[in-house]
Amino acid sequence: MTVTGAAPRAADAERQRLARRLADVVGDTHVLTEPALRAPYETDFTGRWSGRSLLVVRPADPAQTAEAVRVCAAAGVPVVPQGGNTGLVGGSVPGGDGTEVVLSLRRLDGIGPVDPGARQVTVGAGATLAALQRHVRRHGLDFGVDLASRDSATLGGMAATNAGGERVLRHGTVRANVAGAEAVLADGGVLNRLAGLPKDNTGYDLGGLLIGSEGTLAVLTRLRLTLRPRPPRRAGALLALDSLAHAVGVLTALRRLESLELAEFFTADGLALVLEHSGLPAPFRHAHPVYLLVECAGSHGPLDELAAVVGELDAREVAVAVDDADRRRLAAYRERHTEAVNAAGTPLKLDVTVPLAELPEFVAGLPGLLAGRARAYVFGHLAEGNVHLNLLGVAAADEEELVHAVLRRIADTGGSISAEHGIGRAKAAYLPLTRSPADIALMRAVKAAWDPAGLFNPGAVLPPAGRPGHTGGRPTTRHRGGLTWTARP
Ligand code: 2HG
Ligand code: ZN
Repeated sequence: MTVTGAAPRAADAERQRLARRLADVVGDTHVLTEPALRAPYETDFTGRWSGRSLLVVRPADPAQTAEAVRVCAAAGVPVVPQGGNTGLVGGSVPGGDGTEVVLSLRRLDGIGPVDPGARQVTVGAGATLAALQRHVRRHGLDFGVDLASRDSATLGGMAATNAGGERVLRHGTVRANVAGAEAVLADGGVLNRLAGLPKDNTGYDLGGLLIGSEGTLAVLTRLRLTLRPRPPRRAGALLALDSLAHAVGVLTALRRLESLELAEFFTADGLALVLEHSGLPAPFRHAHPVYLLVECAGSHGPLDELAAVVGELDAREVAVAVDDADRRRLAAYRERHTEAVNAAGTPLKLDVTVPLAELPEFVAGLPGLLAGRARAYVFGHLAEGNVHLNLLGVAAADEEELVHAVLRRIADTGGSISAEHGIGRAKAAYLPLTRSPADIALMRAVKAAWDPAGLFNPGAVLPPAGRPGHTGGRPTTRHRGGLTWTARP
């Protein structure tokens, strides 16, 4: 099915026909065809990534999801699976030509009983992280991954992007916290790998392959999650430091603490923006070049442990959290960066990994690289070398060149062009910078095996076919009304 401006009436008739077939599956109220109702599903929350869908369909359960996929596949209509739509790389919103159906998984928000022996729970793809946390914490357990968008991010979306967040240094990314998955395949069949067996060496890990596949292979409908005991005691501190090199040194000292769970950095510019936007009081009387937020969690006195190590460090100033409310207050200085940057403009976001030893030099080199063409805010997850580079004030004409220059620099450091947000559409053309031709050929073969007709999330992850992509030459993206859309195959 194609919907073009040249044949709007025919297109609308096709939209209505598909809508009727899907309404038979999910009910009238869960097929959204009106532009105003579709709009929240078509733009990400930064406002940067925005497209146009044919319609939005909202199944209630895995069976309805499978049937909806079957209907779309029979009509030849591409499907963009969507969770909480908190993604930042254009991977959860449709492309610009109005031909794709957004399949919202938000109604699949059930959370099953906790199995305290296996320390596992099964959740629907649409359950939010915050709802899961409330559910499992009643049992003294926790999910290992936590992130600032916990109230809207869904477990399905987090698994599809292999989200990382704040506690990766202790518990790994989502991949390390998933014991099984259920997904709807491109032909409407269902892959069920939910048993959660800790030992099961029976061939390829099909469920595991879906973690980080960004909705390009199948639609995740349920997940079996691994839980961990929730440490009863937590302690936090905010350290004011001279530089990022200083922060890396401090982190190295703190890593001898087994209880260390979080090490987040930000800079003076970012803190100033957060204070201005939030009205929060400044954490210290003076501004400092770099801040490191750390947290420890354990059964016995993490505060004493943390205080002892922090006491040996040459921090300029330290604020220690003595209770949970303090800890949340300190965490807000870091967690509120995203909303503060958003309030200041529509950011160009580059989520990258830099080998830790290279991180200070990479950040120090940014002004030269950007040459005054953007205001840069850097913050992120220090232990993984995960820098969130947020650029404001970038002129449309400079955008491609800046993205290319930064990602090229990342490739040169031996880092990754996507740390935890995924490739989506935003970075598909740049994949060759850090994945080899052999890698990409294998990825294409995997995609062809799972989704031969290219039904799921077209334009995401894989570079446009037949183009070399960004191995160093000219960008292969195009602009559309101030947005950059990766050229589609
Ligand atoms: C975070 O760590 C998120 O806060 C969002 O990954 C990062 O806004 C960003 O660039
Ligand atoms: Zn992050």
